[in-house]
Amino acid sequence: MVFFRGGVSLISKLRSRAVQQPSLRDSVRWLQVQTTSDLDLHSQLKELIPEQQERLKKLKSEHGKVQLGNITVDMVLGGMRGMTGLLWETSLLDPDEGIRFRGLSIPECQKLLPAAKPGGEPLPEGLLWLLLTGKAPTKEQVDSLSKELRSRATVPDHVYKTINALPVNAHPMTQFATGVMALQVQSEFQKAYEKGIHKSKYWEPTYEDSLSLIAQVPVVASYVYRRMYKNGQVIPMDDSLDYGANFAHMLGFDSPDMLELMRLYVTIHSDHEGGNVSAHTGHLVASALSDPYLSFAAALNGLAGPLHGLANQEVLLWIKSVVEECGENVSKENLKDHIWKTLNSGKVVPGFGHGVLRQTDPRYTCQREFALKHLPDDPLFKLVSNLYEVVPPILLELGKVKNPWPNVDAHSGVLLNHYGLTEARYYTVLFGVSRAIGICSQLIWDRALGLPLERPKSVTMEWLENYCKKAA
Ligand code: NMX
Ligand code: MLT
Repeated sequence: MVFFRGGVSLISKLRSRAVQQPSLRDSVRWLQVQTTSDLDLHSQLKELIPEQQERLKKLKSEHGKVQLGNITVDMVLGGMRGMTGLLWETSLLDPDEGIRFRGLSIPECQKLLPAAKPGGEPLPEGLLWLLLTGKAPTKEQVDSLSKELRSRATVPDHVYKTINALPVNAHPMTQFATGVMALQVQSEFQKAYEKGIHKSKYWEPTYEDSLSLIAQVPVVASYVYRRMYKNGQVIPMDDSLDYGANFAHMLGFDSPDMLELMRLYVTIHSDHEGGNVSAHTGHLVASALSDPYLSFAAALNGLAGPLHGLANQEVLLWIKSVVEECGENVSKENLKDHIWKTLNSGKVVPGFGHGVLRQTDPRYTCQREFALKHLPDDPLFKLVSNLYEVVPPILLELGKVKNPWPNVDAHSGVLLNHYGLTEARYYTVLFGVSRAIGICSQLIWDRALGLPLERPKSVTMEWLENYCKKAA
């Protein structure tokens, strides 16, 4: 029996489209929907792990020596761009098409993953299930996972006390990462390791920690928000709400559209294959068998950088500075002047460009579609739309920018701002909550597959010079 939102006809439609579009074929290979009514995610994983372990073993023994490309000096000096060097099962990024979560594009996730209401945005719990199992869950499975996450969400008091030790105006990402570090004292992995757990069982306490961490991050994140901006008046979790809606609720936003936005937001920011700074950092730290709390806290510190997750803060602050100077109805000519001013002062235009993508980020596109549906007349949305027209030609004119198109961060701020979440410095925390889902899902698989310590070779400039002389 197959359960999913669109009914059997949707699968047939996607399958027949896949015959014509090779890029969809891969996704349809992954278009596995749950054929079991088992509501227990842990037992589903337990069943899947041995076959994936065998798959990896076979890949290593049969193809271990196959070359994947050449490493150039440019790659070593250029932040390893274009160097394939990581295994990341939960998602894959195509430079032109964008992200696929276990083979499903964002529009496919919007069609296939269970929603809170007919035609609504996907529930992040559904994405978590998909990332972990490679299968789109049923609504019953998602509801069961929502319930499990709620049951794991209690945050010990010492976490709040640790955050309270920081100045109230400390950056929200500092407060959030500190809270995650404080959660670490409950790590089941650390306890099990200290007791001498066999390596074949590592994934089990990693799973426990990961699910608890995913459950707790919205509580810690909303505590930081309420502490900073709402006089510390904390809003408790509502047991009738799903993960994304509860997060919005605990932050203090209950309008149905904001709940939908949060479900979409948490779904699309979760995972972006393995090489981005936060995911790679989490994976690297976890490869030393650091537990999920330690690894995710490290990932958050990478996300807090302005070239990565902090760009969402930078975008809204930039937009607000333009509005302050020119008003909401700023002309395209004035916008151009502001962009050049930014570039000429040695800064980047936040929200544009990408290390891998070479087209508009589909996460930008789906947020734009959300805006067109729910807030088409919002003045800041209009400004963002104008930036979409004005920025790319200017970046192209610079002659060095590889991707002039907007990324995920170019759009998220104006949506949040529209529903009253106006504090831009907080935005990266929202990104962080979502990213726990992707990083922790892969981390469970890292331990299940027994992936080794990450330790690439580094060289000095002298080594490179000598090597190149010999090679010439
Ligand atoms: N504005 C101005 N210059 C840019 C931009 C931009 N938006 N994007 C790239 N460049 C410059 C870049 O700084 C580099 O200059 P230089 O050689 O003088 O150092 C040159 O163009 C070539 O860079 P690329 O190879 O195109 O980009 P790279 O892969 O190095 O960096 C980003 C990717 C995302 C760091 C870069 O595009 C950027 O700084 N964008 C703005 C910040 C941003 O939106 N970050 C968020 C990314 C998404 N996320 O959430 O993580
Ligand atoms: C991300 O979501 O991690 C960003 O788009 C950055 C990246 O993929 O490198």
